[in-house]
Amino acid sequence: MSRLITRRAMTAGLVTGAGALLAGCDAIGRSETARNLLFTGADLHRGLQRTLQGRDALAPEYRPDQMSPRFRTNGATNPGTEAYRAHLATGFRDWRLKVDGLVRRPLAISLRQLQTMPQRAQITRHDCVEGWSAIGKWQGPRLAHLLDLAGLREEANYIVFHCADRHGASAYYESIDLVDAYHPQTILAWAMNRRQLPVGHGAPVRLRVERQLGYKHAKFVMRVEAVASLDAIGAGKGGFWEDRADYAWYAGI
Ligand SMILES: Nc1nc2c(c(=O)[nH]1)N[C@H]1C(S)=C(S)[C@@H](COP(=O)(O)O)O[C@H]1N2
Ligand SMILES: [Mo]
Repeated sequence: MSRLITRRAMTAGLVTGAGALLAGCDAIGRSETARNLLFTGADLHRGLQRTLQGRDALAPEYRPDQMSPRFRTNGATNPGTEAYRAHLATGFRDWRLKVDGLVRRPLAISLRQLQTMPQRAQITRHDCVEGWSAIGKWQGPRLAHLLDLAGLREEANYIVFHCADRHGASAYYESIDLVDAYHPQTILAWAMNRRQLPVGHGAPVRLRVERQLGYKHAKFVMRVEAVASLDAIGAGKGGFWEDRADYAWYAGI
């Protein structure tokens, strides 16, 4: 069975869940006032609307004139390792993005290849838990495209992003499930605001997973690994900050 069918089945599961929720709301739904409260009401109800829309719903996209004049950097701004410095010096000419783990055809993709495959561009808002947001434009291939090229195996449940920056003994990493991995706005961005991704923002590629908070957007991605379980990665909580500071693994907003 193909991964897409599996994913469709997952989506169907979500839809059924939302359907059940709607059925439960039938009595409320009959009252015009209650329906208005539910669907056009205050912020409190936006969460419910999201749930009803399902996790495939798109994050809001913005117009070019809404882009932030300044998009700050946060966390690591340069991995600073010898290997990274060497790649930077040669414009990432010999750098390859590894796609491996539970895939049929492990890949080693050049930056040029990433730039010439089918692309998606989106202007979105980045929200950091430290209390700042910025709107920027991101471009790159969809993660789904890379996973399909590699042939994700049935046993795969999560996608792990291994980054170049080290913090003491551990490297930054993040992970997402397959719903987010195949979400249309989930891309590996090599361009930001119409220019090649600057080092501070994660060159040569960084993850954009637009329904999630900032720390999920792994910068300096060197390797994309498909796994069945997150237990053996890092301290097992699915990400650098999840391991270290109890940040939520699912940071959907
Ligand atoms: N590899 C790596 N990715 C990372 C981080 C990091 O320190 N290292 N910081 C995260 C956090 S907390 C945020 S808010 C964003 C910041 O992205 P920016 O520097 O492009 O603004 O990157 C995320 N991805
Ligand atoms: Mo952040």
